[in-house]
Amino acid sequence: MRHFTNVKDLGDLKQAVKEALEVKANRYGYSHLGKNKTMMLIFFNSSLRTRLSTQKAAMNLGMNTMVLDINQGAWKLETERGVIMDGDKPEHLFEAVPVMGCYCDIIGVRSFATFENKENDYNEKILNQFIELSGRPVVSMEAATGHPLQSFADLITIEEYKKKERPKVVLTWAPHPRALPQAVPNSFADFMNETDYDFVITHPKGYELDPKFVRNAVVEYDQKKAFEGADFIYAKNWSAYADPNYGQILSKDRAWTVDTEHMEWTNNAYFMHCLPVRRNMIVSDDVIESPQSIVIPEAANREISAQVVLKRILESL
Ligand code: AN0
Ligand code: CP
Repeated sequence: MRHFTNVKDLGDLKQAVKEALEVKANRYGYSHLGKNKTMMLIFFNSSLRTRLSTQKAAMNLGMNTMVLDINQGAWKLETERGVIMDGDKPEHLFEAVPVMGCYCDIIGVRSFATFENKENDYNEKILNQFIELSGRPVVSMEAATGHPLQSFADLITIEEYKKKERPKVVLTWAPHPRALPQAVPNSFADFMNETDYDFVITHPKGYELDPKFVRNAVVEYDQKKAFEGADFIYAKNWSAYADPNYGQILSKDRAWTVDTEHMEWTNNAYFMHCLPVRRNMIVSDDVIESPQSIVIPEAANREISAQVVLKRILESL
């Protein structure tokens, strides 16, 4: 593997899950691979899990790690060409990224959608500039339109918990006070569409995701109908994708908050969320604290998804 930005970079998903379970059972068995190799993690946005789990995965593989928060201590970066740089940004991405590449062997990047320009977001402008300019393998740690390390961890978790070959998995929109990217639901749909699960997406009208990610998934606007018979409920907020409302909040309807009554509609489903989660907006205290909540094992699998990806990149260096 050279770069990891998308489900397709994993190739056969059954094989990838198998490798993940092997790595999970023997996470220090590959520590020779990363000797004298350096992983650099660049954050344009906040993070708890991605920051820690990706470093842990790199350390399990024997790598050194360096973390840089662009907004805390680094120079603010200009990203557009042709700008007269007389404002508040002292450095251009065009120099900063090749410099970063000089000091490491693999670069992880977190750069969320800005909602300023849909085309730039959906063309993954920043992530692609890292790929073009760093000269290093690049790992998406959540970019503008996808969060594949998260979705890979989600898939591993579903495979560990599923009680039937073809579970019903429901991605449900839930309310949130701030406008959030579509990256997590996009990637989750992308991964689920590669499985043979019964996959359903439910959200209020106006929250349709990019058809490129939805593909043939069933979209059910009635949340109760969607939840019926579900084995896994995957909750997430996202802002509108469709024009002219791109990046906007259309609803904060707490009728969509996943509470005990919602879970009673399901087949005793497991509850999942990528975290961080706002309690009693996305999910009630009772549901997230219930035995059916698997948000912590899900987060634990972030170490494993990252380790499989870094292991494969190291193997191909
Ligand atoms: C981010 C998002 O929704 O994309 C990160 C999730 C992993 N969430 C927030 O900003 C709250
Ligand atoms: N799930 C996830 O990516 O969490 P962080 O934003 O804390 O990294």
